[in-house]
Amino acid sequence: MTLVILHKLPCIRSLAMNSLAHCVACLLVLFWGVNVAQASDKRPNVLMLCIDDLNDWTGFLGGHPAVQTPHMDKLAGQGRVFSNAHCAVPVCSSSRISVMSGLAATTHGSYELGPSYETIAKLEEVPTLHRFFHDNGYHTITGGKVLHHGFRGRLASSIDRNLQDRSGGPRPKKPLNLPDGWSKAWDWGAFPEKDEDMFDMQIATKAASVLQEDFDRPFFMSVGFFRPHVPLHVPPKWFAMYDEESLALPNNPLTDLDDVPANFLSINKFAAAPTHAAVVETGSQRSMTQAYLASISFVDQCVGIVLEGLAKSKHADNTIVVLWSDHGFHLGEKQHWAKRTLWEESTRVPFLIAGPGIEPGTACKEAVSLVDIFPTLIELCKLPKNSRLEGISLVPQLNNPEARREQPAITSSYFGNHSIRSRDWRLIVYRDGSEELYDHRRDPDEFNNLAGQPAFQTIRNELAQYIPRSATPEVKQRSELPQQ
Ligand SMILES: [Ca+2]
Ligand SMILES: [Ca+2]
Repeated sequence: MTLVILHKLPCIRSLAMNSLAHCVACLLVLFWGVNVAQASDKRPNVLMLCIDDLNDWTGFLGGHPAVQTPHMDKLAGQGRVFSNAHCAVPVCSSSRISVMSGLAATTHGSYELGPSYETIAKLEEVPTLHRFFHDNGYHTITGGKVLHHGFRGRLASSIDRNLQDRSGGPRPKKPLNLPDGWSKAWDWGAFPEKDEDMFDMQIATKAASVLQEDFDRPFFMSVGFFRPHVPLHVPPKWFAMYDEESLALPNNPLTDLDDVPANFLSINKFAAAPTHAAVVETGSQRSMTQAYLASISFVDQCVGIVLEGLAKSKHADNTIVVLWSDHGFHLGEKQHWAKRTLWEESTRVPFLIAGPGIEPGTACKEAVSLVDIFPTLIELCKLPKNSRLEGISLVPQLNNPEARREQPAITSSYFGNHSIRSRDWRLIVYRDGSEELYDHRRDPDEFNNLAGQPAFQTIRNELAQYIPRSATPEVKQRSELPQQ
């Protein structure tokens, strides 16, 4: 139709033909330009896999003797595991805000669910990891739970492509096993029937499919899975992998809390988690432990689907894979369930990096933090330095797992409570001045609190140098506080 009109109107035709020639020329230049960009931009892609509430119960960390995580274990065997890695804050949204900003909680002020990244005054000028990669020429893709509240407001334009916002479902119409009086978030059981109905699986499948595409620039893809966050609903085949009656329960001596300051529970004020006593009294401990293990194996399958997608794509040899969980999870240790404590079960996370130039092999045992992800990726991808960042690049440890680090991993839970974790020690200092000190070489379960013993004063003082001297007051947004 267009050509007919042009034929009938010679002067317009002439003008149009000139414009057409100009457009063709432009397209050629553009095409040539893109090819040049493709040819010259050899920066690696990044695939970031974020897992929710996964503690050290993976095969490669050995946290539970029965756990089956073949896909994560395979990835661990291909890259560098950081076996002494810790979150900045042991709760979902704040931990993720630290990863995405590269800042400690004592800087941004988020210590609890509630305020989203874009509403926090201290982060107004701070680019997220996605923004930084986007503004440095990367194609940014995300799906599932990456930032707790999603990429909203001014963060939205940092994402070129959103695979799927919804995560965490589906949920049964009625709770399956929930004891009376518990938060609905804490249900568990075999549901739904099929993997493909799980939102996590849908995101994994979509991500694997997108990885088969061509991109005209390097990509930064983040994929966030919701399991093993409660409610612990996954299809029945994952429950069938674990025998409820015979599975090992955590070593949890009743006297363990006798040497612990009393205030750790008083800081844990918003948790919807049941008490350990309630879990035991309702006869739920084995069943809930089985559900957590089932959820881990399910999410491992999701990880496997994305990694299989990457392996068969043309991007396999030029993609850095980063896998991390936002914090750990208690299943009864120290009479506690879920997160928010400053103990090992709550702060320690699976964390590994694999990709071009990273020799597989020995795990790095130095204490590292999830705030180290941002500076590490910048260095690996040769992006400009970001002077705001508070983490330290892990490239020396990617090159040599024995390379030492001076800075311990600092975790904060609620305002004024901090844990300092070094290679061998953990010091916890609460807001009221009470302390715990553990020697991980002899006491990996943190049973024996050495704080206050003169023989350990020197190491206590060494660690205490790293306690934050000042801290941004907690950013509050109580009206938005969800149940869990
Ligand atoms: Ca979480
Ligand atoms: Ca103890």
